[in-house]
Amino acid sequence: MPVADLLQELESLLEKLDTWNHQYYVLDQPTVPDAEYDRAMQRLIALETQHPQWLRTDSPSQRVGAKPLAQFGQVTHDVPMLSLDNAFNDQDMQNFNRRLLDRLAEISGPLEFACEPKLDGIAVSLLYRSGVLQRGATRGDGATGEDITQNVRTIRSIPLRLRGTGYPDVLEVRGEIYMPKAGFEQLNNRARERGEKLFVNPRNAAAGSLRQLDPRITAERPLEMCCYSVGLVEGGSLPDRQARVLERLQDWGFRINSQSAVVRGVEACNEYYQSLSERRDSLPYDIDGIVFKVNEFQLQEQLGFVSRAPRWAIARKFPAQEEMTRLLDVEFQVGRTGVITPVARLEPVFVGGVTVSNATLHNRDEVDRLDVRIGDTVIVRRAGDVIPQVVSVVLEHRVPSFQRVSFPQHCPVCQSAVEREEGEAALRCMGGLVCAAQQKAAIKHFASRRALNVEGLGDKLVEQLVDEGLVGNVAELYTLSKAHLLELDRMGEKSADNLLAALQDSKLTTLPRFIFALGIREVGEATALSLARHFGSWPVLSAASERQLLEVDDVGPIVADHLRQFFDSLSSLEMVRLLCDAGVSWPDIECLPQQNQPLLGQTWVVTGKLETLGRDDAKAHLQALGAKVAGTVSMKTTCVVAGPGAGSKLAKAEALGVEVVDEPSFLALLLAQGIEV
Ligand code: 9MJ
Repeated sequence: MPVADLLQELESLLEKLDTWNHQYYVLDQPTVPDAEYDRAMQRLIALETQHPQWLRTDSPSQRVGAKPLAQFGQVTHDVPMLSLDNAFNDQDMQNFNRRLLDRLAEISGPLEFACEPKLDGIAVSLLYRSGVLQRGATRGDGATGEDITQNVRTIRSIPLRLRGTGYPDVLEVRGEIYMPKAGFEQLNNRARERGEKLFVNPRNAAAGSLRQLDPRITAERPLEMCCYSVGLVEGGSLPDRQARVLERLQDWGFRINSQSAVVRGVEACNEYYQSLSERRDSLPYDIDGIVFKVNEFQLQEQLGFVSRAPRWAIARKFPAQEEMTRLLDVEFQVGRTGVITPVARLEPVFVGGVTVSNATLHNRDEVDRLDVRIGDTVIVRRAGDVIPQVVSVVLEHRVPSFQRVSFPQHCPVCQSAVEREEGEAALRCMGGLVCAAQQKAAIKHFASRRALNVEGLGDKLVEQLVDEGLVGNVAELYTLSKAHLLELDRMGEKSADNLLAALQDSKLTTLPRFIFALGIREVGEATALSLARHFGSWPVLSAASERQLLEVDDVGPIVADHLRQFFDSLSSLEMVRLLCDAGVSWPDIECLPQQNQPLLGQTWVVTGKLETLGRDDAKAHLQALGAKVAGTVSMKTTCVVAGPGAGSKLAKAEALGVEVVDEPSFLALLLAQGIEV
């Protein structure tokens, strides 16, 4: 091929790869299969290898490959990188607004604010000359930072050269490098599998990844950058408002935050804060507040700075999701299947908007990993609805006399032996249904809303019934008499009548609910449904061989084994018989042909808060119907189930024209498939 044609091919590959990269990493909208991208990249590398004189530093083939550094160089910021003043409540916001209006005497109406989620990452500066990335630096102390050019080049959402036209000759773009929550989980899961040290949170993981002297390590970390301002600008001009600059940065190939908005007046700022704080947990990245900026640059200039922070901006912080407190003791809880969970008793601390005095320590491996001692100062995290966790120990506060956590040899409730099963992290009480803790948990599960739904039989009442010796297993619930119930503290005539009526009502159930209610290990709601649909009736199910059980879609060898153990256990079968004798019954369901998976081949995404179902169950139902459930929305997505608080995934679905259903419509769809929630 003539050289001119090869050069043209190279130019076209550069353009194509750049565009695909932008669509994938900045817009989250992949347009070509990975294989096609890989083919183009291989061809580009081949051409560049044959013609090294054509190799450009901004070629997409040149993201990784620089040699490890001995140390980072220093960078002086021509325009200092600012920090932000904080606000913690509406009153702080009112004061901020008042200060602005006092200084801008000529403004009479409400001010225009740019509202931006405050990403919890590492602030960086990117310097472009003639549209080509020259240098990346950390904020450092605001005046001097570290040169991390090699590392920022590996981050795919950072353009190596600007797209479009009209950018200034010199343009310094600023923003936050962060690790999305999903990438953080994956990174830590991998580290856990390899027995390596875990990162405490996505911010630490992002900071640690950027601090690598070897860019090949950074390249493997799931980092992203979102831009929110400019520093040095020469040889060109920018729009006159913050929000418009962000739009321009987006045109030039940067990722900006899709949740940003412009509002008028401080009340609207407070509404924006409220609305985003409700959606905070559904965002794919951590934010620790909202930044409000006076939108007009001319007004920003008039307002100026105090020390290192601009007068024209403020960061309204969310309540902290991590706090320090003291570990007072570790106690052990026994769950439904006997799993013994260490629970940290903490000095009460206000975190994530509530007072926390207990946190889970998960299991023995986790206690070993944290190497936590009684008396330690620990960092507790509570994000959204997630149960509070101890994430790390503050070793500087440790005193040698602090004792290690000792795990029990016997069940703390029934004194039965405790065992750790092969390949499992959990310790388990071997007492089975002799153990009062397991009895209580089994009865709570049986009576719960998604199982037999015994209304009014709450946790406290179950505990009372077991402690008083009135009930020891689920079948005995149906032998309770009014006289029995009236023996209990705070149980009146009416409550007793109501409970007996609720027990009576619970007897007529469905096969999937009954299977789920039995609390067989690893058999959740979706598996119970699959089993019921596959076998159609209890006698057929309970006689199924391991091989037949394995034919059910979401039943693997472990679940099949637990099911067979249950069906082979005389005491379990006796329990089922007693329940049936007590009048518990269900209609057999029509046995569905195995391949009946109406959503086979479809990809669904679940986002936002699902009030009735919860996201996990929604996913399980979708999988049982044959759908693949994905974490991100793309052109391949069939449908998105979006509850309140849905954020970027919903926005993206709308942008891509993907079908979106709300929870009521989704429940109707499940019902049409015979799934009653
Ligand atoms: C963050 N962290 O998301 C600023 N920031 O502006 C946003 N930080 C900032 N803006 C001026 N969105 C100084 C810092």
